[in-house]
Amino acid sequence: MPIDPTQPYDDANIFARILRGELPSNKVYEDDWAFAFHDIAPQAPVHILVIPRGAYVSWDDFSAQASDPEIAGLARAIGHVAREAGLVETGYRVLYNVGTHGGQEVPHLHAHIFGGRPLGRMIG
Ligand code: D5M
Repeated sequence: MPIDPTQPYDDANIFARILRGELPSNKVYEDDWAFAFHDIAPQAPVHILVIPRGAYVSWDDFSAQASDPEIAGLARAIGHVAREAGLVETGYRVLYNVGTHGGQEVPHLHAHIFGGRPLGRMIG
């Protein structure tokens, strides 16, 4: 069920619980700003989610309210994870779903990294 991106941040959402270590994840990377783990329902041979540690619902509040170090930290983590996954030579896609029309289902900002096969012009 897609979320309303203007809703207040819900501290009980599944990715907040993964960040707090209350739920398991298949972690690939973490640093002061970001946490990355394999998507539970991969849509490509490589499908990794990268999330900020901060409490942001979507790209909307993150882009408006996050500090420059938080934004840079997430961007650098995405690039690092893609390089470590061996995706640079063949290429990859970074995608943020936002809100209802974007099809966002988990109300904690997440970047999808897709790779490992030709992705065509769109996913979704
Ligand atoms: O994408 C939400 C994504 O989150 C979707 O691809 C499934 C994934 N997901 C949901 N629960 C988990 C857990 N527990 N671990 C890993 N991945 C998960 P959206 O952009 O919100 O549609």
